[in-house]
Amino acid sequence: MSSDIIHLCSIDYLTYSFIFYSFGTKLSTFNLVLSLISYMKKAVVLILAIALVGGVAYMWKAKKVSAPTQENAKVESVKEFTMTAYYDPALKKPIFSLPEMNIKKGDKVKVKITNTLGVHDFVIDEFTVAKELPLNQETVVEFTADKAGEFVYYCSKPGHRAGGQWGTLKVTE
Ligand SMILES: [Cu+2]
Repeated sequence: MSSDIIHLCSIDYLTYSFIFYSFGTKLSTFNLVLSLISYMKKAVVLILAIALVGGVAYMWKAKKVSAPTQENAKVESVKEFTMTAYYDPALKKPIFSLPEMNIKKGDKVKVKITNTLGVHDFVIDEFTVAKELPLNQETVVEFTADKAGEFVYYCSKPGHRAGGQWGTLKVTE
């Protein structure tokens, strides 16, 4: 009889300890899931932070790299020419000393023209350039060649273009 009671008690004890053990395991599993979610949240925040910092750093670097390149391109693309505009008494003709200018499309063109005799101006219809050339001083004409082709620069004073005061501006692609 007493051994039966002991036997029953020992079964009950095992059952209880199993229930408590299961409950405890479930609790710890729940805790594990919770801490896993918490960890994942932290990981996502960390990944987002790294991506943000990386993105900003990349953009900053890209901006820093592209800025001097544009500046260099700008410096390289300026084409400068120097010429005189005058009236030749011996030939009895108005003249531009430079008969031709060769540039590339997109170039910024800077033409320094000094009028040494007569009344002249400098015109390129296609680039809407028209500038008076005061006597005995250097006039700077600037424009950007935004289209390719062959264009005529000339003096628009009466009879000067017909008299030969013109030249060819060659803009290649
Ligand atoms: Cu002229």
